[in-house]
Amino acid sequence: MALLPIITAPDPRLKKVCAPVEAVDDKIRRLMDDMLETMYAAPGIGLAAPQVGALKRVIVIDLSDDEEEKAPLFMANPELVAVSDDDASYEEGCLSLPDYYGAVDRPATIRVRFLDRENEIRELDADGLLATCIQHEMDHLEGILFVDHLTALKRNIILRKLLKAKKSNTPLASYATL
Ligand code: K1U
Ligand code: ZN
Repeated sequence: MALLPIITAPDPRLKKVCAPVEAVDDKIRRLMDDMLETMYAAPGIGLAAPQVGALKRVIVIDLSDDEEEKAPLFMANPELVAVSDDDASYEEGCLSLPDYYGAVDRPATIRVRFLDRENEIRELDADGLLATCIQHEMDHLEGILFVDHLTALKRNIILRKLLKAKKSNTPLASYATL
């Protein structure tokens, strides 16, 4: 397995619509495993393929904490087959927008259909943080970042600060307060 560099915004690769995978073969499994290792190292609870420069519809998620056994989820071509009418709001973060957080409203419960690591079709019902995280990662596959759910003012403040940090190569933490 390999650690992959995580792309930070602004970057045109984070705004692309990703292509479906034909099947979960050894190449896609390798991508999934590398993404999982990269996500654990970050650390994060989810990662989408475009965040490591692979414009494919692949996501990995693990909500287990340090004391628990690891519980990775591997999803290719995820699609929402049901969403609740009621929304839940969660303070989201993103490894591609380091040190920034924002409250996003999304359907509170979902059913997602996907190909798993063995190329089997699965369906999963999710609520709480898992539902939020799946939807956040699926957004990445459409070129959507959580800041796209905020007001244009908040989004532009965050993106301008990230661009400034990138240009001057300044550590991000010193730009993180809005
Ligand atoms: O960039 C990403 O897509 C990963 C992101 C996922 C996410 C977090 C919160 C709400 C929705 C989606 C992260 O993992 S940010 C880091 C984070 O949340 C975290 C890191 C360490 C421990 C616990 C959480
Ligand atoms: Zn993200």
